[in-house]
Amino acid sequence: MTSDRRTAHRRSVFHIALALLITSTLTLHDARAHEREYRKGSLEIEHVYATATAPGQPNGAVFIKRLKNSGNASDRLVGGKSNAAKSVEVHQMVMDQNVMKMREIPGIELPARGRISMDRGSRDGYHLMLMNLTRPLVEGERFNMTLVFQQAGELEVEVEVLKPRGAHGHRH
Ligand SMILES: [Cu+2]
Repeated sequence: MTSDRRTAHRRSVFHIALALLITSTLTLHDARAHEREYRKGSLEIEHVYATATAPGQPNGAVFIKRLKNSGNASDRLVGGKSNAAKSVEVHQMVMDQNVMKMREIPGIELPARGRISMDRGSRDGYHLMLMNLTRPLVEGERFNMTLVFQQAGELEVEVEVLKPRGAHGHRH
């Protein structure tokens, strides 16, 4: 190989590497583009999503990937509002004799300088429940919702509807 050819070879390898880097970065951005982040006071709310419902299914569940409270005082998620449902309840999943059930709870504590997850399948099983949906939740669609916090007040968010993951006992 002459030194000219070697340089050309190196340059093309570099181009391929760069192209791969750009492609993977774009894919990463694309996947995360829907994961919107919100701030209200000392709260940070990351990616609010719901799971698609089957026709006739009365209620839908809303999850939040991460809630962070960077303030010195605790706060509490106490409810929500949305045109997508008649009412919104704060729920927790609990195991009752090997059956997963949900119960309404008064709120979810956001400890001072702490973070919690209301992710689908998370340990505590927290979620918001859209009671009496006004229409089915369709995968890929979005709807607006207001989250209500005891201290920080109301925060309007966009909810992304995702594919349901394995039907597990949703009982009310
Ligand atoms: Cu529920």
